[in-house]
Amino acid sequence: MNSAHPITIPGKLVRRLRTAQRVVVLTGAGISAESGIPTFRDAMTGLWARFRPEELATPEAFQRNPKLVWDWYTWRRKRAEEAEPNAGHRALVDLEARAPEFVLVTQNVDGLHARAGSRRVVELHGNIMRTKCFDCDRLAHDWQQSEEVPPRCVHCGGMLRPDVVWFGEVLPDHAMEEAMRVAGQCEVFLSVGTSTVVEPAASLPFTALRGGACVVEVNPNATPLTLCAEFVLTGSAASVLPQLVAMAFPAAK
Ligand code: BV8
Ligand code: ZN
Repeated sequence: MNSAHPITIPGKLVRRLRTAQRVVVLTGAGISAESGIPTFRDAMTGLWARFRPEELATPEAFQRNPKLVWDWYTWRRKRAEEAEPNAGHRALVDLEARAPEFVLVTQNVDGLHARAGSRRVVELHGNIMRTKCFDCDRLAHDWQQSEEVPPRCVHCGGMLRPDVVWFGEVLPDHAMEEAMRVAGQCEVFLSVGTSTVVEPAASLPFTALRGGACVVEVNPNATPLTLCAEFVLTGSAASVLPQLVAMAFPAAK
């Protein structure tokens, strides 16, 4: 589906978004799909096809096979570097400019929201463009392209790893606290391109519901949120979000 196929956006939703003071958006891998970055479920191709994401994105997998995990992230980082933000990312930049209070909470580690121009971005699961030491946690800004894979920390000799949150690892506490707070206080909560499975991020739309927010899901497929959302816009982020923002804020075209 693309923007040539307009979807029906209820007038009630358009008015809610236009008049909302506090808007929160949660994004998942689906918003980056149209930038050519495979969603988390689809990322298991080629060399890694025989693994489930949960089997590779863990500290245990890294300790068991550091080269395999490092190479997977190197491949994904290159895909992210080569990718460009799409119309869905850009629509959220427009929305941030028009909503009085706006917070974008993302599960994605590809950095595309910041590259699109989004300013208030909460990265729940880190950022694949940053690299840190598995042992001392210090960030590594560059490393010798030594034959050793993964490269080593100049401070303590530990293995370098991507600065992302793996399964079984705690999220950056300030990030999750802020995400929970703003989700519970917002008037409109958009959940875009996420399978709504991985905790604790998946609880955010339900926190918004309990806070009385108008919860909207944007996804071509159904998720555990679909039956609870007030509005379900069935389609891709790159086609739905520009239409939604343009209808709510016509001047933002
Ligand atoms: C923690 C970074 C605890 C790394 C990621 C059993 C039950 C419940 C929970 C658990 C459990 N067992 C374990 C847990 C906890 C676990 C968890 O939730 N597991 C899942 C598998 C059940 N969670 C954790 O481990 C978290 N930590 O709980 O710590 C703790 C407490 C104290 C002390 C120690 C520990 C950490 C979770 C973070 C993991 N890291 N990413 C990396 O990227 O490599 S998760 C990763 O997968 C993503 O970041 C994202 O969050 C998640 C799911 O991916 P999605 O973004 O949703 O993408 P997905 O592919 O799944 O779906 C794409 C969606 O887009 C689909 O719906 C599709 O329809 C849609 N789509 C497709 N195209 C489009 C589109 N939408 C719009 N437009 C399109 N064009
Ligand atoms: Zn170190």
